[in-house]
Amino acid sequence: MDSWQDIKQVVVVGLGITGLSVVNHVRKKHPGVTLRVMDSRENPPGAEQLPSGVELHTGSFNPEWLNQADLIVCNPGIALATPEIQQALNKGVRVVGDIELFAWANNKPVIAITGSNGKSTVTDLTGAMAKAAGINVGVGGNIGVPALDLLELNADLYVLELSSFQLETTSSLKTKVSTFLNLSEDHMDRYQGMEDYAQAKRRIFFNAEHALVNRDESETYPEDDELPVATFGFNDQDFGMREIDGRVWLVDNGEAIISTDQLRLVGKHNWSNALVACALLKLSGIDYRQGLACLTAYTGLSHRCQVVADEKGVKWVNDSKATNVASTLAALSGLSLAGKLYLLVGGVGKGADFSELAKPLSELNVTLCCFGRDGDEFMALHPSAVRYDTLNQVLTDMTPKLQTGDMVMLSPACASFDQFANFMARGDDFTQLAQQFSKQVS
Ligand code: UMA
Ligand code: ADP
Repeated sequence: MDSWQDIKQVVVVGLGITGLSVVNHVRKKHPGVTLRVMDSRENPPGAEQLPSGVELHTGSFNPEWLNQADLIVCNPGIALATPEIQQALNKGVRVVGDIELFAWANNKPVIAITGSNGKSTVTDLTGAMAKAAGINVGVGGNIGVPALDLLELNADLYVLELSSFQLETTSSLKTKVSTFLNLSEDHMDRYQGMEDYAQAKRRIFFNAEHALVNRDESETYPEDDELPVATFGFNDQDFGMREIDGRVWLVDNGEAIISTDQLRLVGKHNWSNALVACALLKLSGIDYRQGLACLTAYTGLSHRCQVVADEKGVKWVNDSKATNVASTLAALSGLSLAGKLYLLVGGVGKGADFSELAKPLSELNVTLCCFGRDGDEFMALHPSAVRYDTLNQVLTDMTPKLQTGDMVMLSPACASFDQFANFMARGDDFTQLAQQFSKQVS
């Protein structure tokens, strides 16, 4: 698609790894285009890597530059509702994101994945299985490698994790198959409500050949009813699950794929993630059976329900990636402990309603440790709740109380930006503290 024909002046809004990938892509593929970059932060990440000759404006958004642009490429972390962006849109300037530029440049098959939870696990696993099936695959997007950087790989298949933020500015992405895994409350500081959030995610189906949806969640279905739809879920239809002689099997239209006791991933939500990976490959015309050895070996990504210390019968679990209520609910579901759960929650609540956590907490032997900026919002959820400021304070206070059979789990249901650069830094901090404090358990 030659959407570049009349574009002479591009303004990149927001640097970070996305902004840098856009700059590098445009310079390489469209050397005649003038590039300007702006970032509202005084010292934006990536500024030191910006090629010389590219003008950079920091500390605010520059309306003059925006209004002069032929095309604005917006970082997913910046809302389109930002007044300066709205002003440019009203003047008729086109605004897209990095995934739209990827769509303009790419002619290879794409598998696209969105949803409130499980995106990264499904993306990584699908990529790993495709690789095991002998395919030259590029894996990226919201998972951390900007999509435009992947084009350098010249892969034969791209597996992209896409956030609702990225989809808001994407209209032309052609995919073999797109999936919307599930919908639960998140990012309510950015959207008008759940329908607004769901609509952004459903944009993933705009130019898909197939849709893969969660048959228990009608919000995950595409609006276009002409689009061929396959479904996944926990019962025995389509891509589903079946109990045979006391073992649960993943099934593909009645045919057994693998029994869940052969998976190293734990939790029912992860059975579903494994099933989705198989379904995505099949709908793209790839034989997932060639990747089954990889599926059984796969232990999951860091910061997702990961045991980071196990000393004297006490397990320390890092689930820092649980940045919303549904992911913490998934971590609690089916948890059975000989001892007590010390659950660490809090951070930036993003306007969420945490009351759904009260019921599973009432069924557990738990001490709720509330920390961070919005820790107060959890205090009424369980009578055991104790308020702390930092992770270090939580662990200093509770380590002397720990006994064999207990579990300490960071599954905070919140974003990390009040105290950490990102969820990974929070998980690393917890892991380091867990390794230190677990030695003190008597
Ligand atoms: N920001 C400003 N002013 C600016 C630019 C950014 O204040 O001018 C702030 C915003 O609050 C923004 C934040 O900085 O949210 C992050 O920007 P960044 O420079 O760190 O962004 P990138 O490094 O380009 O990372 C982005 C995605 N970040 C967001 O969508 C917020 C990364 O997803 C993604 O991995 C990366 O592109 C590559 O595609 C992260 C994320 O938190 C992991 N995503 C959200 C989520 O998963 O819930 C959607
Ligand atoms: P995302 O990229 O959508 O944030 P991840 O795979 O990184 O998804 O997992 C984020 C959190 O959600 C983790 O705490 C993980 O345990 C939980 N999770 C993973 N898959 C699912 C699922 N299918 N349903 C609900 N929660 C899930």
